[in-house]
Amino acid sequence: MTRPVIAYKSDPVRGAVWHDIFAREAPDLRLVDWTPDGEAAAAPYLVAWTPPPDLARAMPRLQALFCIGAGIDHLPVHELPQTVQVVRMVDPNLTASMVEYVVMAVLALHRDLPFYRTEQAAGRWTPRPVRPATERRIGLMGLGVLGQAAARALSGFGFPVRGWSASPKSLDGIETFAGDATLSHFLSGTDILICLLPLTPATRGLLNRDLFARLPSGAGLVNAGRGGHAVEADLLAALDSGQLSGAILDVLATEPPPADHPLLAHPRVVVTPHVASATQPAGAARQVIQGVRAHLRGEPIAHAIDRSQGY
Ligand code: NDP
Ligand code: OXD
Repeated sequence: MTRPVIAYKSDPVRGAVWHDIFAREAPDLRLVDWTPDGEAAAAPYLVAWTPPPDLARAMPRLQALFCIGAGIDHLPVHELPQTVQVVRMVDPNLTASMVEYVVMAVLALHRDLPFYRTEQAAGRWTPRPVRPATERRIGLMGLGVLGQAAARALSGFGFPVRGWSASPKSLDGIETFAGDATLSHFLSGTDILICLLPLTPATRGLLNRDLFARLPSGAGLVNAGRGGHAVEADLLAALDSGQLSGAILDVLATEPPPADHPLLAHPRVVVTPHVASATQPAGAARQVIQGVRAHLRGEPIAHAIDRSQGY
């Protein structure tokens, strides 16, 4: 019997791990490296971060596109026939790394690290009072896989944690808010705001002047979602006015940013180069194997996005 083919178009070094997992754990499936013709182009499944251009035409038999990352905003989803499922990555290692990043960023802001970095550079020794975690309110925008895991970890430090999502949630020890009508209330009780939203038409540019003004004065910001969530000119203005006391940004509108980007030079901003988290190849390969097998059995593929919502 011919084995269903999964085309792989990504990093060849990580690809070696994928081939190894498929060979050992999925002899019923065939993983082939992407080439624009032949077997890969005729495959019903594709694994990629950057799909081939003009995907619908390049892979006319495509049934499911497995994204190597958690966010799918960069994919040409709207160009694909409605029958093609788009599946995002949910991997315990990816979640764990994001939790580490968010905890690191929140603790850095909570313990005034951007301020001390500037003081150190100026040769100054300027102690500030230590504020207990119980008096620093953390707000997470996005209570999905990553937001919920981060919320639980932050709660463990004693921070009062609240979260905002599209649909209502009930989470032990976390105050939850749902929908646009609750956003102001959510923001007014947030001292450090974390963005872990997907980038969609509804969330693009949400971190803007109006939103910053609804936070308590001197709030901190962590953006580990997407650069497109923030209006960077508004972010700079909020930092310069003191409305925001500091920001830790893993994502920017343009990646990599130009060397003279004002956020890179800002004394109260720490920028990391989109490294908050990453998919690990072994876990990702196993998720794809499970997804393809489910599809072949006629069952739903776990973590397929809702194409009407865009995430
Ligand atoms: P999920 O899809 O599991 O969660 C998304 C959350 O955002 C859900 O709680 C959802 O609400 C909420 N949401 C979506 N739209 C809105 C809206 N308009 N208003 C309010 N809430 C909304 O995603 P993940 O947690 O897995 O990932 C989140 C994002 O993190 C990714 O899309 C990606 O952009 C980013 N990311 C960044 C990485 C990095 O290295 N910087 C690495 C991995 C991911 P509801 O629950 O009601 O659906
Ligand atoms: C992702 C990312 O979405 O790396 O997985 O940003």
